[in-house]
Amino acid sequence: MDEQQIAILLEAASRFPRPQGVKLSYGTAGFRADASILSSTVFRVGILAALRSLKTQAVIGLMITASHNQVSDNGVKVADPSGGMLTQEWEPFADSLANAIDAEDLVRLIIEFVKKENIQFGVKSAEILLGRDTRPSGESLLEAAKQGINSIVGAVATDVGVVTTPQLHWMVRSRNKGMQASEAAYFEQLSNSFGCLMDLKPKETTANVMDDKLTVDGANGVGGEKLEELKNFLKEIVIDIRNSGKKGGVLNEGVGADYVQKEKVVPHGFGPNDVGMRCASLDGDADRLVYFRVLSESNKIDLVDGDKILSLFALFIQEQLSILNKENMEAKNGYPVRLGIVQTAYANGASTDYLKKLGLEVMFTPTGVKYLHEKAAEYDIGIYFEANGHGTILFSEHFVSWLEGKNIEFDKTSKGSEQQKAALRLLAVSKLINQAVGDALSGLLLVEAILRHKGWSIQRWNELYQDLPSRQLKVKVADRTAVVTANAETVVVKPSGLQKVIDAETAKYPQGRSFIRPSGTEDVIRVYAEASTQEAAENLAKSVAQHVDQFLGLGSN
Ligand code: NG1
Ligand code: ZN
Repeated sequence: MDEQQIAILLEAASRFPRPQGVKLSYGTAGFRADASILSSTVFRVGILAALRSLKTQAVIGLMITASHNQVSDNGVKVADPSGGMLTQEWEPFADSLANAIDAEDLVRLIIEFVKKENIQFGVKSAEILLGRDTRPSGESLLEAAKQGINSIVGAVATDVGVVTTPQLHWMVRSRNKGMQASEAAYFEQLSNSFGCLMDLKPKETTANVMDDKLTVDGANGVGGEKLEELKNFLKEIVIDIRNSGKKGGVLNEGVGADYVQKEKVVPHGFGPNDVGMRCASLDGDADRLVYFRVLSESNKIDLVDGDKILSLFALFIQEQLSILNKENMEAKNGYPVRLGIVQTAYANGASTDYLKKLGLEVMFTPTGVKYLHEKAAEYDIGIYFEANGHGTILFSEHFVSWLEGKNIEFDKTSKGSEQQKAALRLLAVSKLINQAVGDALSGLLLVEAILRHKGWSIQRWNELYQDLPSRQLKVKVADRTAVVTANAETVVVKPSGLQKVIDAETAKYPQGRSFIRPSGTEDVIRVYAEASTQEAAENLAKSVAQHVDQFLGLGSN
C-alpha cells in the first residue's frame, strides 16, 4: 500500500467516526444493529469488500439489510465470488475493522492484513455489487458503503438498487461465471425453468386436485415488490400478493415468515375469508419462505415450515433419481448419486424421522446458513433448510454435466422416455433453485411446481408427517458469549452445570428435547423445546429459560 492510498483511507475514515461503547460482531448474517449506529460499520465493510475483490480478483457483493428484524434496524453482509457468504476466514478481520477505535487504528489494521494476505493493488481493478432492501435507512448506508469502496484505489461500486438478498447473491455468482447478471435475466431463468417443470408434469395429474391460487404475504418488504414483477413472467400460476408494502404497512410488523413461523398465527391482512387456502409468507429480504393454511378457529394456522419444504423437495428429488437410475443401474452404467440432507437442531424431530425413514442421509450443523451450505456442497445434490424457511438445493457441477450428457444420450436412444423426463426435471430444478443462497422466490416456484406435478393440496403436503409440538423463547442476558455449545449446538459446554439442569428438565417430558444457544443476530440466548404436547413443550421451554436466567440473567441490574 503506497502513501497516497494510506492518505485517502485516513481522510475517508475520519468522516465515519465509530460510535462509542458499541461492540459489533459479524454474526450468523453479517453485522446487524439499530440503523442509527451503523454508518461507520458499513463504510468499513465497503473497504473489506473492495479488499476481498482485489484478493479474489472477482466480483464481490455487499447487501444492506436486517432481514426479519424490526424496520429501525439495519445490517450489512458480504457475498463471496461463488455467491455464498463471506469466507469464515475473513470474519475475524471484519470484526476487528468494525471495532477499530479510530481512523489510525483502522488503517493500521488494514495495512497489516493486506501484508498478511499479500493483496496486490493496481494489478486488477475491484468490483463490488451493492444492493439494499426497502428499509428507509438503506439509502444513506449504501452511500457509506460506496465511500468505503471508493477509498480503495481501483475499486468500483456498482449499485444494483433495491433487490432481495438472494437476487444480489445470484447476480454476484452469475457475473463471476461470465453470465448475464441483470434482474431481467434472473426473472427469465426462474420463469423458464418453472415453465419447463410445468411442461414435464405427468399427463395424468388432474389440474383440479389443488386450488390454483396462491396467496402470499410479502412482509411489507422487497420480496412482495419483486414477486409482483416476477408474476408478469409466469403464465401457469395465479398469485395474490398482500403486505407488499405499498399500502403503508410496516416491514416485518405482524407480518412475514419469521413472525408466522415463530408465533404460528396469521399475518396481518389474512383472516376468516382465507380459511383452507394455500398461503405463503416471505421474510423482509426474501431469503426465507414458509407456507401456511388458515384454520377456521381464531387466528390459528397450520404452519408448513422449512422442514416440510425440505421434505417435499427431498421426496421429489429422490423420486426423480430413482426413475433416472432404474435403467441405468440395470445397465451397470448408473451414477451413484450422493444425495444429502442438512438440518440444524431447530429441525422438528418428526421431520428428521421422516427423512431417515425415506432412507436419506441426514446431517446436522450449527445454526447459520454458512454452515449448512458448506455441508450441502459436499454432495452431488445437497438439500439444506433451516426450520425458519431458509434453504436451497445445491447441485455439484460434475453432476449437472453428467445430467446434460445423459440428456444428449437419451435424445439418441430413447427420446421422450420417462428417464429423459426425470433428467430434464432435475436439470430444471438446478436452474430454478438458487445455487448461491436460500431464495424465497425460487423456493416458492419449486414448491408450486412440485404440488402441481403431484396434484397435491397444501393439506396433503402437510400430512407428510405431523410436527412435534415445539416452543421457542428468548432470554435477555448480560453477555450472550458466556454460552458456549458443542455438537451442532445440542450441548452446552459453558457455563458448566447448565447442561445437566437442561437434561434433568427434559427427562420429565415424553419425547422431550431442548437446547439453548446464543443468537448471532440479537443480544439474547435462544431456547428451543419440543415435547409430545403443546403444553409440555411450553412448560419445558419456560423452565429451561428460567434456568438460563438464573445462570446468566440480567438479575436486578
Ligand atoms: P440467530 O439470531 O443466530 O438465531 C437467526 C436464525 C438463523 C438464521 C439467522 C440469519 C433462528 C432460530 N435463527 O439467527 O437460523 O436464519 O437469523 O437470518 O431462526
Ligand atoms: Zn432474511
